[in-house]
Amino acid sequence: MRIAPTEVLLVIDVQNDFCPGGALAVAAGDEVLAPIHRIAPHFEHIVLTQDWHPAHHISFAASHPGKHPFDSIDLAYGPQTLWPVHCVQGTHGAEFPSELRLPRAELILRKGFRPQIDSYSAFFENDHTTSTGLAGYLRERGLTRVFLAGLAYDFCVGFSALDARRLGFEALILREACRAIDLHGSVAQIEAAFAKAGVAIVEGAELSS
Ligand code: VGL
Ligand code: ZN
Repeated sequence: MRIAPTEVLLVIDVQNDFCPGGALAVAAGDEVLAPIHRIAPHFEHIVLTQDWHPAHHISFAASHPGKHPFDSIDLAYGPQTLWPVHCVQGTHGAEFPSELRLPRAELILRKGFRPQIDSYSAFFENDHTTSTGLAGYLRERGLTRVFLAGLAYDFCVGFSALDARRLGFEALILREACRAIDLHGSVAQIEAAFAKAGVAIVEGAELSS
C-alpha cells in the first residue's frame, strides 16, 4: 500500500491506563505498539490523541454515587457508559507508554477535558456537536484520508472513524493495530455502523504489501 501526502495516521489513546496494568486496561492493549511502529514509517503525517479527563469527570462511575464501572446512565446528551477513573490529567495513567516511539507525530490532540461531557471521538465530544477542532486542522493541512489505529477499537477508534466519514474524510481502520474492550456487543455494533458509514477495515497483510 502506498501512502500519499494527503494521508494521516491517527493513533488513538495509546495510553498507560488502556494498557495491561492500567485503570481501564484493554485486553492486550500493549500489543498495538508493534504494529503501530511497523506502520508509522509509511506515513508522512502522524497525529496522536490523548484521553485527558479532569479528576471528577462525568464519565467516571466514582462521580455518581451508587453507580459502578460499566453501568450505563442517561445524560443530557444521551446514554453514557460509566468507566473506572482513568486518564486523569497529569497522571502516569494518562501518559503515553514509554515504549511508544512516534517522535515524528505532528499533533497531540487532547479530548475529554470538559468535566460534563465525555469524548470518545477525536472529532466530536459525545454530544456529537462540540467539536475538538481536529476536522479543521486536517482540512487546513489538506489531509483527507485518515488511517486509524489504537485503543479502543470499539469506542474511541470506532467513533473517530464514524465521525471522520460523517465529516467527509476517508476512514480506514488498521485492524491489526487496534484492540477492543468488547462491552455488551460493542464490537458487533460498531462494525455494523462501519459497514453503513463506509469505514474501511484494512488487515495487516494488505498494509505491508
Ligand atoms: C476510551 C472509554 C473511556 C477509549 C476512552 O479510548 O476507547 N474508552 N475513555
Ligand atoms: Zn475516557
